[in-house]
Parts: sequence; C-alpha cells; structure tokens
Amino acid sequence: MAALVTCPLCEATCGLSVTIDDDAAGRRVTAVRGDADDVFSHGFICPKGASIGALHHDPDRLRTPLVRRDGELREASWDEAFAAIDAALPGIVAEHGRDAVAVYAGNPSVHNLATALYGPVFYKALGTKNFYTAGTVDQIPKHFSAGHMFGHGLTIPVADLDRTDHLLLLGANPLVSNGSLLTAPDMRGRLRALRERGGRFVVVDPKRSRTAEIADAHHAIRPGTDALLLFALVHVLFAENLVALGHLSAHVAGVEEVRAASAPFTPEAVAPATGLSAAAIRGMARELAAAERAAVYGRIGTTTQAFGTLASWLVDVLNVLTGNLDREGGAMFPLAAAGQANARAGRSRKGFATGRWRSRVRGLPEVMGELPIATLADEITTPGAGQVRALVTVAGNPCLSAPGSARLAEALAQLDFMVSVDIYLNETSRHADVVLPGPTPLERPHYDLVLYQLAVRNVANWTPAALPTDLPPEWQTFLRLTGIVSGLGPNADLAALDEFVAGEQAKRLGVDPALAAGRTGPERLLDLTLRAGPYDLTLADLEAAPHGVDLGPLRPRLPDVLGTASGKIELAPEPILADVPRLTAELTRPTDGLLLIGRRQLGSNNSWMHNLAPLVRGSNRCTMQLHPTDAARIGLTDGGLAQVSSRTGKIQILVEVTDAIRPGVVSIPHGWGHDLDGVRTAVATAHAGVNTNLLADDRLLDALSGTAVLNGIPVEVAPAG
Ligand SMILES: Nc1nc2c(c(=O)[nH]1)N[C@H]1C(S)=C(S)[C@@H](COP(=O)(O)OP(=O)(O)OC[C@H]3O[C@@H](n4cnc5c(=O)[nH]c(N)nc54)[C@H](O)[C@@H]3O)O[C@H]1N2
Ligand SMILES: Nc1nc2c(c(=O)[nH]1)N[C@H]1C(S)=C(S)[C@@H](COP(=O)(O)OP(=O)(O)OC[C@H]3O[C@@H](n4cnc5c(=O)[nH]c(N)nc54)[C@H](O)[C@@H]3O)O[C@H]1N2
Ligand code: SF4
Ligand SMILES: [Mo]
Repeated sequence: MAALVTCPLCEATCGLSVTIDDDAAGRRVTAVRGDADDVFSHGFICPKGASIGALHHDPDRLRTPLVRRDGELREASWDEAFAAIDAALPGIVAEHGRDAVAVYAGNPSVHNLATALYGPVFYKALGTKNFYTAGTVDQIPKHFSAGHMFGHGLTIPVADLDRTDHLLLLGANPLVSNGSLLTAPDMRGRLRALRERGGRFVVVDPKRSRTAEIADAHHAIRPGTDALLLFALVHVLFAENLVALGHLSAHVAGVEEVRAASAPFTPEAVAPATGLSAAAIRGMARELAAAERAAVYGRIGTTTQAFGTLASWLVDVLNVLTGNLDREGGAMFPLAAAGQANARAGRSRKGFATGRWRSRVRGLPEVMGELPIATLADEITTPGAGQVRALVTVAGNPCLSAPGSARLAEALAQLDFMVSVDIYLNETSRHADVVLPGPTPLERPHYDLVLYQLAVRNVANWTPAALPTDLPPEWQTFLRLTGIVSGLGPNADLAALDEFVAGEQAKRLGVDPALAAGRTGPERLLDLTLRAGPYDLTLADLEAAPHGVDLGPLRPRLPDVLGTASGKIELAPEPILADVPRLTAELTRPTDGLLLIGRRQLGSNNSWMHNLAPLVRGSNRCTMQLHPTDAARIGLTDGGLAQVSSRTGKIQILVEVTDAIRPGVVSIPHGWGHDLDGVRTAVATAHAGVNTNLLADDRLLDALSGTAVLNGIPVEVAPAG
C-alpha cells in the first residue's frame, strides 16, 4: 500500500509517497518517494524526508514512558508516568507558584498538529511566565520587527519566489535548509526557474554556501554586520533618489525618520566593518531599485546575531522603499486556509507589544509571550522568590541547541523535577524524571497549520495517519498534563476536556462547534478552523484531495492585513530605532579576531536525526571550516585537530580547510555532541561530533529580542595538543 503524507520534518511541506508492506515482522516502510502529484512540491524530496521510514523503525526511539526510579530512567506504564508527574508538579506549584515551573517547546512542536494545538492548552493551564521556545535561538527578531511594522508578530512577508525578477538573500542557505520563514518545496528548482525567466539572485553570506555557488553574485560579508550593509542600501536609495513607494505611498508612515536614521551609514562608512566595498554596496542598491519586481529575504544568519532585530527590520524597510511589498513578485503576505494569525488584523488594530513582563534574573523582555532561552540557566540556578524548580520540555533539545549549554546542563541537574515530552532519550531528556514519548510522523495525522502561513503559494494539504500505533496521541498526553496542573488529577475525563477545548476554539473563531460533530482532537479543531477560514473549506474537502488543494498564488492584502494602531505600515517604530546607536558604535569597532558562525547540513535536522544510519553515513561532517590563510597563520592543516575556545567553553574539533569561507571566520554546524552518558541513541553516539553551543555565549544577545548570538561569536583557535 502507498500512503501520501506531508513531510513534517522541515518547513518545506513536501508531499511524500510512502510504500508500506506487510511482512512477518509487521508493517514496514519499504520505500519513500516524492509525491509527483503533490500540488506544491511536485515530487521533490530531500534525504531527511527519505528517512521518514528509518525514523519510524528506529529501535532506539522510545515506545513507552520512562520514569526515574532509584536514580535511573526505567520503562513504565502510562498510568505510572502520569502518577509520578501528579505526585510532583502540583506540589511545586502549590508551594512555589506557577512561575516555578518552566516550559521549553522545541522546533518540532511547531511541525506537529497535536503539540501545536494542544501544547498551548497545557501551557495556558500551567500559567507560567517562564515560557521558552527555540524561537529565541531562531526567528524572534523577525516577529519583533514584523510586529512593530505591520501590527502582528506573524505578519511576516515572504518573497514571492515564483514571480520575482530579483532576489536579495542574506544569511540563508535554502539549498541545504530547504527554506525557512519561506515555505517553498524545491528551492533549487524555484531558483533555477527564476534565472530561466531572466531574473537574478544575489547572496550575502560569509561563506560561499551551496546557494551562493549557484547565485549570480555572492558578497562575503563579515558576520554580524548585515544591519550595517542593509542600512547602507537604504542610504543609497535615499541619496540617489531611488525610493519609489508606488502603491504603498498611502499606507506608510515614518519614511523621513528612516531617511534620517540612515544618514551615518554611507557605503564608505560601513565598508570596513562589513568587509564589502562601497562600490559593491552601491551596485547592490542600484540593482535592487532597478529590478522590475524584487524581494529581499533574510534568514538565520541575519536573526541569530547581535543586530538581529535591526537586520530583520531593514530587510522589510527595503521591501517597502522599493515599492515591492505586497505586490506580485515582491514580498507578499500569505493567506492560509486555516489559522492565519493576521486574517482579521485590520478589524482589531491592537498594535504589537513586547516586554509585557521580564525575566527575573537578567530583566530580559518577553517577546511573543516567551523569554530568552539564553537565560533559563540563570532562572534555575539563582535562588529567590520565583526561582525555576521544575521544567517541562516539549520536542526540544536545548542541551545541544541553546547557548552556554554546559551551564544549562548543570542547571537541569539541579531541578527538583523535570518532564520531557520527547521521542528519544537524548542530551536533554536524559535529565528528566519522566519522559513521555509520542507517535512518529507516520503514526499521526498532519496539517501544517503554522508553515502554510508563510508559504509562497496558498495551499492546504491534510495527511491522515499512515500507520497504527500503540502510543497515545500527543494531544491526549497534553490533556492529561492539563488535568494534572488544573487539579483534576492524572485521570481526568479527556473527552470532557477535549469538548471544552473545542468549545473555546469555536467561540474564538465564531463558528458552531457542532459543525465538526463526529470528530475529536486536532481533527475537530482543524475542521472548525478551516470552516472559519477565508476559503470556505472543510476537513472533508481536504480528505477528498490527498495531493493537496492549491489555492493559488499570493494576492495583495493591504491594508486589511495591517494590525497597527495607525492602520499604516510603521516604517520607523520607536522601539527599533532606539537600538540604532548601538549599531552606530559598530562602525568603529576593530575588525580583528576570529568570528564563529554556524551552518546546516542536508542530513541533519538540528540535533535530532543523527540516530538514523542513512543520514550519518560517510565522513565526519562535524568539522570546523576555515580559510587557508587562517589555517596557515594558526598552523592548522586539513584533517588535523583544532582547539576552539570562547568565553564560555573550549572544544576540540576536526579541521576542514576551504576557501569557501571568508578569512577571519570559522564555521561549525550545531546539533552535534552526542557522546554523553545516559542517552539512548546508539547511532548518534557513534557519530557524536562536538557541541558548538558550548562555545556560544549565553551573555551575547540581540538586545531588543533577547535572541542568542549564534553567528559572529568571538573565538580563539589553536592547534590541539
Ligand atoms: N549554534 C547554533 N545553535 C542553534 C542553531 C544554529 O544555527 N546554530 N539553530 C537554532 C534553531 S534555528 C533551532 S530551531 C533550534 C532547535 O532547537 P530544539 O528545538 O531545542 O532542538 P531540536 O534539535 O530541534 O530537537 C528536537 C527534539 O524534539 C524531539 N522530537 C522530534 N519529533 C518529535 C515529536 O513529534 N514529538 C515530540 N514530543 N518530540 C519530538 C527530538 O527527539 C528532539 O529531542 O536550534 C537552534 N540552535
Ligand atoms: N537540512 C537541514 N535543514 C534545516 C535544518 C537543519 O538542521 N538541517 N534546520 C531547520 C531550521 S530549524 C531552520 S531555522 C532553518 C534555517 O534555514 P537557513 O536560514 O537557510 O539556515 P542555514 O542553512 O544555517 O543558513 C544560514 C546561512 O547564514 C550564513 N551566515 C552566518 N552568519 C551570517 C551573518 O552574520 N550574515 C549573513 N549574511 N550570513 C551569515 C551561514 O554561513 C549560512 O550559510 O533550516 C531548517 N532546515
Ligand atoms: S525538504 Fe523538508 S519537507 Fe521536504 S522532504 Fe525534506 S525534510 Fe521533508
Ligand atoms: Mo529553527
């Protein structure tokens, strides 16, 4: 039999065709191919998607809960696991308050309908201010800038890739990552098509990445200086009279403030810090302005850096000043079939607020309801009222993914109680007292509620579970946890709780809950959400279209998409301008010393797919790349061992000498370092690599958003031994 599933392993939402055969050992996945008839991905697949069967069959994957007894995590029944949680969590809340329990939700929780819809039910019932996610090692600066400019943190424009003539891409390597905050399966095909229709794309990256290799131009910028470059582009647009708001004129406030703010950032002024010539910068600006239809797109290299919010803001300032926002071939706002957060923005105009509360120890601001993961260790280890004493991690591995990970691991060891909702016993869940596993992507239904809101085409695709499972669905796990923290105990009536959740959802959406009669769990919530959506779809419509429903190319959405109090695009939000003086100081900072950046790899999914043999085959990928001139100066050779140190840590790592990287920069991938006691990931442990986040400094943050600096970390490098 062949099952059609939407791959939930990254943001590209590819359609897969999974062949499942019955044999003596039960049902086995025997082949995984791209679904040629998928309305969005047209057959595209990557090595991770091809490993979805290996993930399902991985013998190390957890199939029962684990409960710590006499210091050791042992297999337990579900009732034992929830009883153990009930015996600990409510007591901690009663004695120390709700903020004493922290939550960390990791990346896959966004790609999973159960955690995306029912995780928040639990988080809300828990009511803690100590809520953390992988967002503060990722995209929070973009929410910050988009929220202030457009009125909602999820009103993020996406490059209209299939129709643009000119794409300026900074700090992204979509040929490897397959795109982010830009849902677009087959990035290689789409970029090729751009060039075939006579368009150009330009990459700004300290490394000649795979994407840079096929680009029309590559500018090897010094890490962390994108905001300077972007400001200089803005400066040139004003200086050369190239600002052309066009259809946006009536919708923009703050143009003159941006002009004034850009004054110091001439191409000549930013050239030394960025490492790019003034002539090249002028050329980029002119080319952008001259293009018929253009889009600027920045990703992780521009967000997880010291000026992440300023850079994220300036990306969209350029989209506005060139008149490319909200028009075909420019940067547009998707309108998803379900859950589009800004679908009714124009009707509320509440504006966007951050810093509604602050972290206890370092006073760092909340953004999008979360606090910076870089300060979780502080909150656990600093005594006083409000100290974090318990932690629930959901589909996250902060011990490898967060900065200052040595300190974080020490802090987790001090907790009174920890629960991990996770499918593996890994670097983080090994600290837990109870581990609750969930079904694999093939054992659960799927619909990409979040990522369709960022897609280059409006599409909708429903995936029923392809395989049966003995594991309870994760939405029920969250309802049981909800019952526990609500004082209903570990055996609350799940059907009644679910009824309540659906009723609340229906109220919010303004639809009759009875419309989804006969459905429960995420199916019911999704059905209601689709019915309330802009396309008059139901879940039954999607069930009848296994290759997906194509709702067409992106369409202009101004001014209704705006939720700012003024009803305009706020081009110069005061909270963002307040950070410009910090950037000005960068103009004169010395540029010596080595800077560490990160990279992604086709066979990795952040920290967690290294236990699948097909994805770790071949030579050790966890290397430090550096330029031949730096290698010669330091005395390192390809294949040798280097010692890399920063304020927070010291590692030894294999050296890879390559002229793809800019001199003065070293690159190490994240998500490695699997050789720790107490993990149950035999393949990953045999391909351990080293954890680069031992070097990432939990004190280095983008000031406005609290997002960690994972690119541009000062390091020292020497031969090891
Ligand atoms: N130095 C450096 N660090 C980085 C980055 C970088 O570029 N450089 N990138 C950052 C980014 S962008 C991100 S998003 C973060 C990711 O950081 P995290 O989200 O903390 O880490 P992941 O590696 O995605 O870990 C996912 C966890 O979810 C579990 N899991 C997978 N599927 C499921 C499921 O269906 N249910 C449940 N319950 N669990 C599941 C896995 O076993 C794993 O433990 O890393 C960040 N860290
Ligand atoms: N195969 C694979 N795919 C993934 C993931 C994975 O782990 N593996 N992770 C997923 C996740 S969670 C995310 S968030 C996305 C991220 O998707 P992308 O943002 O495309 O991530 P990367 O591939 O890390 O590309 C970032 C690029 O930024 C460059 N860079 C580093 N510092 C700077 C800087 O200061 N300025 C500029 N201009 N560039 C810089 C790096 O050299 C690198 O080429 O990928 C997703 N897709
Ligand atoms: S690109 Fe992403 S969505 Fe597509 S197959 Fe690979 S992991 Fe899955
Ligand atoms: Mo991410």
